Amino acid sequence: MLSFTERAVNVLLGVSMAFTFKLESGQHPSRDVIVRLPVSTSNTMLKALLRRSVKHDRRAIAQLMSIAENDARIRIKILSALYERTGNAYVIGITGPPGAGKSTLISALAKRYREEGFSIGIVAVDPTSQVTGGALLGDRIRMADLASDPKVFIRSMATRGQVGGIARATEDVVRILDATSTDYIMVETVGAGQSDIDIKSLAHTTLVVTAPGLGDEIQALKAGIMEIGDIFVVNKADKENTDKSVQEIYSMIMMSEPINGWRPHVLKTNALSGEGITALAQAIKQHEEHTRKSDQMKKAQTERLRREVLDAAKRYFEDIALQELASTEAFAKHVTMIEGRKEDPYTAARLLMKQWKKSRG
Ligand SMILES: Nc1nc2c(ncn2[C@@H]2O[C@H](COP(=O)(O)OP(=O)(O)O)[C@@H](O)[C@H]2O)c(=O)[nH]1
Ligand SMILES: [Mg+2]
Repeated sequence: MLSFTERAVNVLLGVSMAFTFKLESGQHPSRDVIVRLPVSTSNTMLKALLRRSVKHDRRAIAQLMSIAENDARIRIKILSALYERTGNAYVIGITGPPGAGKSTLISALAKRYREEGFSIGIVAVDPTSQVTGGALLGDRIRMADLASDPKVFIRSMATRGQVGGIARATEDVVRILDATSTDYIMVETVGAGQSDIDIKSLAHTTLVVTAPGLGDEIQALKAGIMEIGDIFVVNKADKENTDKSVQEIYSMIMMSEPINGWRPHVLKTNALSGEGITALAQAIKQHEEHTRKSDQMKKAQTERLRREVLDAAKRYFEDIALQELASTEAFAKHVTMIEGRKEDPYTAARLLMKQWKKSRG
């Protein structure tokens, strides 16, 4: 016999699966289909999606990401099934003020990596494009020729309403790409402090992109973004004052000590013409080699894993354990007692946790 929760979860699984299935066949999901879908089919379909996605089937990967975004429990199933395959992709964070040319630069880099035969994931996190809509469309058009390449996966995080917020959804998308044979993952975010993504902890190499004529670009860089760059890119090298910007950034870098033996590089590019892209790809390679051989990478990795486990445990509590607890009879009883002022919420919480611990052995 399945417990109520297990049955509920299976129904949920069925809902998501039926939904994706129906979307694929180009129809709207109908309730009848959802309810009649046998539980075993849903699990089989999830397995099939996982199987297809590890062969870098872009459609399957996109479906897995959507399911993970919308359903906490299946998200855990997906991430734990894929976990053993993660740890191979190299993640590049690209951050900087809007209009600096990040998306254009990513397209140029992606083309370069494709020429070398690497598979690419591009994740665009831009909370501003949800408001204007325009920026996203622009990115899409520029990325159009890449989008038809089966070895390039592009996902925009801008317009989705994710369970647990955009930062978590972005991390998940990166993990799923990592597990599905993606060599380089490029994550575009708007300048530090403007999105809630901690790009430094997500990426192995962080590029800070700026451009001359954006106004107070150096001032903008000073505010928190200076510390996170492994490589600084002054894009739009075709414009005036490029060398002045390079010089200013360079002198700021020379004033601070190298971090983990790495002194950031400063480069200029023209993302439209492709000038400087080879040098940029080389600088990224150098930083990759530096990071891979330094002790720091191993230490950082252990620290990252510790945080991942703690984070996963926290999310498990919040998304699943607490939800389960809230649906028990004992919980309802405590609420009734609190209503009658016969108990306080703090004692109830403590007793519930004690009971919950006991029930888990
Ligand atoms: N002149 C010039 N324009 C560029 C260059 N790179 C990007 N752009 C243009 O700058 C604008 C903003 O680029 P985009 O990649 O969307 O910037 P993002 O907001 O940082 O992602 C677009 O109109 C690009 O065509 C460059 O190297 N030179
Ligand atoms: Mg952009």
